[in-house]
Amino acid sequence: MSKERYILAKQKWAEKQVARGFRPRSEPAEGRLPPGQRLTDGFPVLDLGIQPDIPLSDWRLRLEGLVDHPTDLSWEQLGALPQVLDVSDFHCVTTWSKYDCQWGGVAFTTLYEIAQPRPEAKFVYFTSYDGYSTNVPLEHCLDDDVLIATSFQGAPVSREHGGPARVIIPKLYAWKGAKFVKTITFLAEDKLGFWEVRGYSNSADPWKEERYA
Ligand SMILES: Nc1nc2c(c(=O)[nH]1)N[C@H]1C(S)=C(S)[C@@H](COP(=O)(O)O)O[C@H]1N2
Ligand SMILES: [Mo]
Repeated sequence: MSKERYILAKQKWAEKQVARGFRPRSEPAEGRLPPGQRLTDGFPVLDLGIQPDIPLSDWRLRLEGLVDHPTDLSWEQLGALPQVLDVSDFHCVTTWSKYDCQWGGVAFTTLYEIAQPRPEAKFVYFTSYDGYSTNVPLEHCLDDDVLIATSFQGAPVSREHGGPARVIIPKLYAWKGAKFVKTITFLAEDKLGFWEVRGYSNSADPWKEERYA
């Protein structure tokens, strides 16, 4: 299926669920699996049909917007920053969840300290090398499990899963984590990302089943 048809199909699905009166389940989820999710052993790939091939020598991660220190990080510079490992569960809005994903990379808070966002900065807008974008309130990005991940289960993040570097925000549905991340922009006002303008929830909390807007 072409990229455009895939995107339209997902957008239509979100519209249809809302039209049918989709409501988050009212019973609290028990245990580890958020409501309406099922566990998978595999690791499905979700993208827009583009898996950009970025030579590491050309790769940059730009920190910009309402910051005192706009910064372009090269691959070497990112690798020289303090590295962390975090194990988390991964929840895709298309109802699959994957437990115990071990991600390694740089904590978002490390980039926050480098860029020095101004007090007015309240939102973060991520863009990617495939044209994707997504947005998250800054306070969620400052949780210690939010990473710019360059490794998965001890190996470099593969291209299909968003390498060389992807964002991981375990507490939100996975579409809030930009694969192939390119820029991190700090904003005073919220700005909706790719799926957020196509009917997906802006808040995206899997425990509250915030799937659609
Ligand atoms: N750049 C980019 N990031 C993206 C996407 C995308 O299409 N492009 N898809 C999102 C969605 S909907 C999900 S569920 C996860 C999927 O990550 P995976 O392909 O590693 O499973 O990446 C998210 N980040
Ligand atoms: Mo997704």
